[in-house]
Amino acid sequence: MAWTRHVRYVLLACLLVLAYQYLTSIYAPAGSHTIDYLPESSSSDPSKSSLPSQSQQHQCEHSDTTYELANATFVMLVRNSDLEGTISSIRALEDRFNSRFGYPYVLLNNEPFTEEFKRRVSVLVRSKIEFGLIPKEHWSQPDWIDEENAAKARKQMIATNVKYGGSVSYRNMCRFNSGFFYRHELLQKYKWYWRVEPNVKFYCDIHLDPFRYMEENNKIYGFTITVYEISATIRTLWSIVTEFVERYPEYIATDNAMGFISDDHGKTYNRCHFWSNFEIANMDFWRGEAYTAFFEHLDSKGGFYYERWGDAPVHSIAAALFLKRDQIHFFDEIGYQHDDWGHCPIPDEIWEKGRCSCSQKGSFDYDLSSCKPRWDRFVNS
Ligand SMILES: Nc1nc2c(ncn2[C@@H]2O[C@H](COP(=O)(O)OP(=O)(O)OP(=O)(O)O)[C@@H](O)[C@H]2O)c(=O)[nH]1
Ligand SMILES: *[C@@H]1O[C@H](CO)[C@@H](O)[C@H](O)[C@H]1NC(C)=O
Ligand SMILES: [Mg+2]
Repeated sequence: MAWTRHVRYVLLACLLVLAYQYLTSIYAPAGSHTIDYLPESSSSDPSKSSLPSQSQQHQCEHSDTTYELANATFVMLVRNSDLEGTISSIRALEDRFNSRFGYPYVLLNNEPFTEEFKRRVSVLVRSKIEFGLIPKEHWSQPDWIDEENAAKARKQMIATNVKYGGSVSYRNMCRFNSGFFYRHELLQKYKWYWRVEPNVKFYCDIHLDPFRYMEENNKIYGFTITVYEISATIRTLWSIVTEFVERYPEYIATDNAMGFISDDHGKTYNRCHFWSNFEIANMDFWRGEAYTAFFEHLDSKGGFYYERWGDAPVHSIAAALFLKRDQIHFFDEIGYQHDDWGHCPIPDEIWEKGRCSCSQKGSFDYDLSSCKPRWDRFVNS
């Protein structure tokens, strides 16, 4: 009958569209037309209820294929005084990516958020936003730290102009991001996170869902910028890592990324790390046995306070040692700016597809302070 044939053609057309989207999402051929994974949301309806939180209707409205969001959230650690910068980051993220997806947000603070802060931020998005308070134990210098030694170290770093060298709160922040954020009660229900800081920029349309990409391609840790750490902040870190590796060889992955962070098979650290103000990663990795033992080992040495270990080298060294090299992913298509350094996709087809507003020439990738050349060499080795 003509009617059933018609239905069949509609279904076939739907399938072809889906297959095309799938293939373009994998191969992203240069110069191809971009079909977004999800339809643009109708801007005429700002009501939150129009966006289901778990699954969303796919483009083929008459098929029952729905878009499954990953088990994922944005995470922002911010102060009440970061309000304007927080709004600016969320607005950029929504415009370039999330208004089409609707992933939730978790905002964390070591002090209670003000009502004004919550009001100004909540109005921005249709997806769920939760505001959490960090427990004191996760945000303070432990009493077994010898304050006299810690103070001496801070003074020394002030004298030698080490960035944040005199700050205890910066150290609390680094320790929190290293070993505690993924234990916060509001994050327990999620597996994937995307770390976002105030005042960052997103330069390109992000067509592909990075969380789903990570999940479907067996990735654990994703980055956009990689740089050298300041030596003065990690004086003893590598010798303590070496001690850990000797004690727990079972945690070291075969085919790991040691070759990226060390130029002499682990004897010394070349100070390369993924810049952790941007991270898309699997929290179950931090929650797992290897990283838990690793963090405990580092924390017990007191280097977050006696030195000024950053969460970036701590995360990066763990990812490089406990993951297989191909579980670490470079997100070239995510144009991103934090403070003075930004990543802009250099390949023309990626830059055009993303309608990026950044200059490729200004990309930090091949700056002298960037570890990206080393990453390229490592990946191609
Ligand atoms: N709630 C709260 N958040 C903080 C505090 N200190 C830093 N943060 C947050 O921690 C993150 C990093 O702090 P920043 O001050 O941006 O440090 P930065 O200059 O990016 O650090 P580098 O990348 O090492 O140069 C940001 O998301 C800040 O909002 C604090 O005392 N309280
Ligand atoms: C999401 O991930 C967390 C952490 O792995 C897990 O506890 C939770 O059950 C997951 N939720 C769903 C709906 O799969
Ligand atoms: Mg910052």
